[in-house]
Amino acid sequence: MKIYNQIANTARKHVVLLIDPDKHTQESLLAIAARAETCGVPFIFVGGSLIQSDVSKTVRSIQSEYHRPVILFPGCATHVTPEVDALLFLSLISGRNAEFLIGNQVIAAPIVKQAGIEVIPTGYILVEGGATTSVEYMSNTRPIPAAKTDIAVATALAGEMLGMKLLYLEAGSGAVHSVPSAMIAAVKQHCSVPLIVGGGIRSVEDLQRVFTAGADIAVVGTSIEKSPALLEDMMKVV
Ligand code: 1GP
Repeated sequence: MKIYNQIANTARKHVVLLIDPDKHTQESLLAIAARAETCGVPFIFVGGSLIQSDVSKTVRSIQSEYHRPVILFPGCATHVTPEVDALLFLSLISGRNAEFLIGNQVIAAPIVKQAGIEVIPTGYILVEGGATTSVEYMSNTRPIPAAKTDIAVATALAGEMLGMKLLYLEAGSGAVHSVPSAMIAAVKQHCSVPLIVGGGIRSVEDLQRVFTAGADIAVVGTSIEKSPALLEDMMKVV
């Protein structure tokens, strides 16, 4: 639980960079990894709902420039690769698609065991973010409506009671609206495991809002792909 213990150090807020292998050239990948190293990003997540690139090669390229934990954030079982330092073992608990609740996990488990990757059980909760996102479409699940805080809290509680060590409130990559403050605050109030929030965080103000609401970890991807220099400004928030 080495990496988990670092993540769970909620004495401070963490900004995590999400790298989608399909969104980079080799050159931009090395540049963003070097930037993350320089400005002290504590973790990089690698993942996406649909990945057509070589995940293993992407992880190795990142690790050539970035020397903190690289954590896999898989869209499905085929994304698992042994080079990562840890794996978010996601179950899409807001959905009712058995393949993303347990099916992919059954396929991945023997491979993960064999590779000896640190596993972090994570309750993944998709929240409506103003547009149909790739994760919604690819997982064939419905997100929780943004105003239904009570459903999000009940879902998060169920995840925690099932033993999940992290909860991830996800508006989806490129969401129009990130997760509402009221929902973040309510989940934080009712649950005790570290809370990750991601999707549609595109400014320093958005980042401050999710941290103020109660997120322990904020994940940023699309905004940094578009404006890499924003990463320095976001790191100043923490
Ligand atoms: C998506 O939460 C992440 O899984 C990041 O979303 O790309 O919108 O920053 P963005």
